Order: sequence, then C-alpha cells, then structure tokens
Amino acid sequence: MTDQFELTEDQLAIQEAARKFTADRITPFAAEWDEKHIFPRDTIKEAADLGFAAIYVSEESGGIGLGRLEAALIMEAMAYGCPSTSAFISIHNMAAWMIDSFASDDLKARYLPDLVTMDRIASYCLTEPGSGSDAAALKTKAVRDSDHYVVNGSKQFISGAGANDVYVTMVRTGEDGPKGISCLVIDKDTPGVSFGANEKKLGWHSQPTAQVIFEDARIPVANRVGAEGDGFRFAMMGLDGGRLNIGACSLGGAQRCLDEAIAYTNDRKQFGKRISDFQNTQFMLADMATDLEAARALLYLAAAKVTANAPDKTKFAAMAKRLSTDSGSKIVNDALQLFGGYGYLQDYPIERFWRDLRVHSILEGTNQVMRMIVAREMLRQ
Ligand code: FAD
Ligand code: 2MC
Repeated sequence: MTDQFELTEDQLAIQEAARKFTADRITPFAAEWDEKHIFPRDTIKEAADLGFAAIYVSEESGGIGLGRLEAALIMEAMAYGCPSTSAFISIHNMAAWMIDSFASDDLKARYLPDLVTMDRIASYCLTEPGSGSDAAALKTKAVRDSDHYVVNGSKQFISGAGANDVYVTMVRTGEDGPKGISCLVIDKDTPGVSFGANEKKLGWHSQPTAQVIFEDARIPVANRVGAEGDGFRFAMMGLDGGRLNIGACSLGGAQRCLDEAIAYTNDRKQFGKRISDFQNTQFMLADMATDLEAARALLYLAAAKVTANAPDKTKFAAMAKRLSTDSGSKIVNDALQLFGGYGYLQDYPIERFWRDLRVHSILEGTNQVMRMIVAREMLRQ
C-alpha cells in the first residue's frame, strides 16, 4: 500500500464525522422510518448543519466546497445506516450544485442560502411518464409569455415531490431533442403546480416519490438556470455526480450487510459448528469483501475524475455506478442468504437494505443506460 491509495487526513476526518452522525442520528431510527414511512426532515436538517446539504457547493455560496470523493465518503457513511435517506440528501446536493454552478447571481442569492441549510429542500425533475431512459424526449413545455414561462406537463417518480420546496425542472423551450431543453427553478407553492399521490414502493420508504404536475404554471424567466437550450447538458452534468453518490449509497449498504453477516455467522451454530466455520460461508464472505473493495476502488477513482473534470469522467461515473449498484445488491443478497430465514424477517436489517438498494440499479439512469454510455464512449475513441 502506498500513500497514493490512502485517503488524506481531511478525507478521513470528514468520513469520521459522517460515520459518527450516522451512528448517533440515523442507524438507531432507520428501521422505524422504513416501517412507518417516516420522512425524517429534522435529521436531514441536522445533516445540513454539518454541511452535507451542499458538499460540492462553493464556499462562496455557503457550501463546504469539497470534491466528489468527499461526497462519496459522506454518502457511503450515511447509507451504512439508511441508503434511502442518504440518497435523498444526495439528490438535494445535485440540485443545489446545478444552481451554484450555472445560475445567475440573482438566482443563486434567492435560493442557495436556504438550500445549503436545508430550510428549503430541492428535488431534481427530469423523468416524465413517456420519457425515462430517453430523457431528451421530454415533453413538459415552457412557452415564453413576456417575462414568464407558462409551463404544462408532468414529471414522474420525483423524489421528495410534495414534501420538498424547490423543483429544479428540465422543460422544453425549443426544438425536439436535447438542444431544446432548458432548466427552471420552480417553487412548490406556484399556482398551477400540484403533486400526484405518494407512490407505494418496494423500498426507499423514508422519502416520498410522486408526480409533479404543471398546469399553466407561470415561472419567471429570471428562474431559468443558464441559457435556453442548456438544460439537458446541466442535467447530465448533475447526474455525473449523482450517479457516484448512488453508487456510494450501495457501497455503504453493502458494507453494513457484510458486517452484519460476519457477526451473525460467527454467532449462529448448526451441525454443532458456527456457520462461519463452513468453507462455503468463508468463501462467500471473501467474495463479498473482494467485490465490495473492487467497486469502491473504481468509485473513488471515478469521483476523483469528476472532481478533476477529466475528459473521461462521464464514462467512469457510469462504470462506477453500474458496478457499485450491481455488486452492492449482490452482496446484500448473499448476506440475506447467510442469515437463512432470519434474513427475510424485519427483525434484522438485511431485508430493508435488500429493498433499498434494488432501485439503485434503476434510477439516476438504469444500469443498461450506464452500459450504453460506457460503450458509446469506447466506440467513439
Ligand atoms: P424505461 O426507460 O422505460 O426502461 C425500461 C427498461 O428498458 C429498463 O430496463 C431500461 O434499462 C431498458 N431500456 C430502455 N432503453 C434502453 C436501451 N436503449 N437499451 C437497452 N435497454 C433499454 N427521476 C427524476 O427525474 N427525478 C427523481 O427524483 C427520480 N427519483 C426516482 C425515485 C424512484 C424510487 C424511482 C423508481 C425512479 C426515480 N426517477 C427519478 C426516475 C428514474 O430515473 C427512471 O425510473 C429511470 O431513469 C428509468 O426510466 P423508466 O422507469 O421510464 O424506464
Ligand atoms: N456531461 C455534459 N454533457 C453531456 C453529458 C454529460 N454527462 N451527457 C450528454 N451530454 C451532452 C452531449 O454532449 C450532447 O451535446 P452535444 O450534442 O452538444 O455534444 C447532448 O448532451 C446530448 O447527449 P446525447 O447525444 O448523448 O443524448 P442522447 O439522447 O443520445 O442520450 C442519455 C443521452 C441516454 C445518456 C441520457 O438520456 C440519459 O442519461 N438517460 C438516462 C436518464 C437518467 O439518468 N435519468 C435519471 C433521472 S434522475 C433520478 O433518477 C433520481 C433519482 C434523481
């Protein structure tokens, strides 16, 4: 091991702070949030007090101005307690970063102070009922009327919809395809903005998911982020970081289940022996640990590339999201197997992690789309 592959003292300190916050404020409560579908707004606000709502928002705008590796460390640590809550905070970070990076000074001044403290929480709205993977086919229309846009359409599967205060929304202001898309910051209480019913989901119970519906909603032109036609690029750049964080949430969840599996198999006896004495158990634990370290190494590398704005950052973020989320789910599934029937019960945390991590292979771009991004870039070279 050389220094080249070690975290710095600052990175270890931020990781330790996130682990302590998780142990004190997330892990003891996560099962109840899941079971009772509690959205832990107070805990999320406490995370913001540590800077975790604006990890890569600049210090000038009130954020803590860290890089994507630090963000991944924080998300991974919080996911050790609750992947759903960690991912929810990640989405807010993505939306806040888009405003900080691309919005006018006026828009930043109006929104960022409350977003960095999470006095207001932001959603990211790209997906529509008719456009999921093919995001550039979105149809929500924003028609210019003097100094406003009149917005009509709907967004599907929006994390935080109905609970959150601010909606960073991709809309069509021009031609078909990616170049006709713009990005608007939309307030919850705007007349013409409403929300669908809270979706009933397999996991991610600590946060609501719903449609956002726009019916002649009048949004000031001053709430546009960047120029007309820039929205798709901004949305994709946001997702480069979001995908790292989702991957990190899978790593954190998988680490937790691996640790639980080690403890359980050391304790549980069958055939007069500890389960961990069977070679099958040892080989499974060894493979789980190996796959986790491999995924973590790729994710940390990809995070460093996104921070450095490396030319191959999008490809690496897609590779890392794909590997971390697929490996994470496999590790949790293997942990569940090692728990036998008890893994299937809510008495132990494994089944919650199994449910929470499953969606990471679907959202922020399915793992098929991740392969498409990687292959496209490989074949272009
Ligand atoms: P589809 O695009 O219809 O895909 C269906 C299947 O076809 C998938 O397996 C897909 O991989 C495959 N497929 C599609 N195209 C191809 C292709 N070219 N090649 C090979 N296979 C292909 N979106 C937001 O904008 N904001 C959010 O906050 C948000 N939160 C979410 C929270 C949850 C709990 C969920 C479930 C989703 C959320 N999403 C959000 C939406 C999410 O990003 C989409 O579900 C995802 O991008 C896939 O879109 P889709 O569901 O329409 O599936
Ligand atoms: N960074 C900067 N620019 C990018 C980019 C990136 N990562 N990705 C694409 N672009 C640019 C690209 O360069 C091009 O611009 P130009 O023509 O000037 O070169 C433009 O955007 C269009 O890109 P493509 O030609 O690649 O667009 P296409 O429509 O073929 O496919 C695809 C893009 C499939 C990668 C995109 O639609 C995608 O990522 N789909 C998945 C959708 C998704 O991830 N949804 C997640 C919703 S959020 C969520 O789930 C949450 C839980 C929050």
